Amino acid sequence: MINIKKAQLYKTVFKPEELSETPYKEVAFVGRSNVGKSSLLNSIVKNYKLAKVSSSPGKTRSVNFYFVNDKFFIVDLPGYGFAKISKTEQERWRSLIEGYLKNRDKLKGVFLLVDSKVGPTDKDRMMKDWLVYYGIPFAVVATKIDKLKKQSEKATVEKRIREGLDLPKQFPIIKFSAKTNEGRVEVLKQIERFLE
Ligand SMILES: Nc1nc2c(ncn2[C@@H]2O[C@H](COP(=O)(O)OP(=O)(O)OP(=O)(O)O)[C@@H](O)[C@H]2O)c(=O)[nH]1
Ligand SMILES: [Mg+2]
Repeated sequence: MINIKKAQLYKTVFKPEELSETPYKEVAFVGRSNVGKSSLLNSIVKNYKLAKVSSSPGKTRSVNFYFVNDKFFIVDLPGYGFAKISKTEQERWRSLIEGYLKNRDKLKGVFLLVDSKVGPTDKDRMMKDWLVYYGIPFAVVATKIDKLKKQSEKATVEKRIREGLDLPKQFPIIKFSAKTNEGRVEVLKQIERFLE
């Protein structure tokens, strides 16, 4: 399993036209605003508090490239579906996210994050359809799993997400918590698979 020994912010991009190709392979995190993308990033790189996390959605407004182990990039994207920003700003984010995901030869895999408590939304479904359409390999992560206290909720979360996103029966869903680090190893293993 990969061991993250080194990670640093490589570049921050606010405009789609500045999304030039990087020299190494990339994996990216996508999902609703506030779903826990930046927290997941911080969890897997452990000793580095890299990405800004906030209780208010819409924290990450740029595409942030983190250079890991001098070998590959982890890309933290702004979240979608955050209603409390202007239409213009939403449009800017959309073009930034799509501009990144489209025609990205170096992108080897995407983690689609879904909030365990909220469940999959229409926008998550759209994102999944989009990834399928563009042929981008992806994995699904159920975030904030620590918030599900009842065993029954925990037992059905995978099914709920699979059905909501119209995924095949055996499609793996990584249950993750940035609070307890549950699922951290599975995420690292998946990164390794994407980079193979
Ligand atoms: N309980 C719990 N809270 C979490 C977890 N992961 C993230 N959070 C909280 O959820 C909020 C949003 O987390 P972020 O990591 O900033 O979410 P994001 O997806 O990067 O959000 P944007 O940058 O707005 O797209 C913060 O208050 C985090 O502390 C988790 O695993 N468990
Ligand atoms: Mg963020």
